[in-house]
Amino acid sequence: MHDIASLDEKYGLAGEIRFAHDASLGTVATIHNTEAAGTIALNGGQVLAWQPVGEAPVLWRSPERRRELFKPERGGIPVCWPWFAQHPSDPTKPFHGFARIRPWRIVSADRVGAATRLTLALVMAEGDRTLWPHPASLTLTVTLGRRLRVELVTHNTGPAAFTITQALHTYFAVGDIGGVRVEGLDGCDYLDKVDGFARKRQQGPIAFAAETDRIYLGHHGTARIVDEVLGRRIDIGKSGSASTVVWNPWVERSAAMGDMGPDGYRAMVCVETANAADDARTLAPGEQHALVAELSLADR
Ligand code: TA6
Repeated sequence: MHDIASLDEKYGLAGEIRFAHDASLGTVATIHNTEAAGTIALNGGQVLAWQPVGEAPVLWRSPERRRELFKPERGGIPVCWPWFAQHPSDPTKPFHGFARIRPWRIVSADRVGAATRLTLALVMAEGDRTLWPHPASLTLTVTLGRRLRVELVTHNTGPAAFTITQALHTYFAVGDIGGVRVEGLDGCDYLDKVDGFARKRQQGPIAFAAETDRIYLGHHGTARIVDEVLGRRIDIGKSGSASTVVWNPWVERSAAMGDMGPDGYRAMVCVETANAADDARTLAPGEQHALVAELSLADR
């Protein structure tokens, strides 16, 4: 467990960031500045909340809290690394990799204008070399203000190239999924995970009326969530990402997951900033790769 007092002293930015220990989440950093409020769990390097001043929360979190440390918290922005979804050759390895179920340590805290910037680094466990036999480091830099910028940097510190898939698996809060459409993916090919990974082409905006689980490939642009109920539009800009994953579990999948809360699926949609499937990234020895998501409320 971290020494909260020393974290506050060393990284608290005179009270802008406050650290606390949560029984199920571990050490949590709470940020309040003039532009927004946010919460980041050090376990998993997981942004849990982002709320610009005067706005409703932008990220969705399940009302069900995880009951054990190092089990992924449902919601916010889980870090999927060094593989997205199932491990390519060993299904017994943790789904979405292990970064989201490991402790992270604080590297630095500072300000960028009125925004608060916190950088964390993954603390690899001894056993991780069996999960991932490649020397690497992983850092997450969160810049939280009117916009939310999340940057995941992979550094190949070993002598050989390695290939990763990855995602910032962002859960967005919406008024009701029936009044939501996602724009910006028109004309993109996608793998439809609810139809045997069939390759299809998106026509027009995405609307939701059933379980939706799609990996859009070769997408480098901005996606936009249009929320008719909350009357807002959320832009998901990015760099270093060629895939966008769009997911809503709908009724049966939600019930099977058991941690979405009653009808939780109606209040969320995932639009994930990723490199998945065909968009896997190979890093040469010494190479660094930055996966960046830039979230903002349009015209707000
Ligand atoms: O990104 C969508 C997805 O791959 C879904 O298929 C579903 O598994 C979701 O991630 C959540 O995965 P988790 O392991 O967090 O329950």
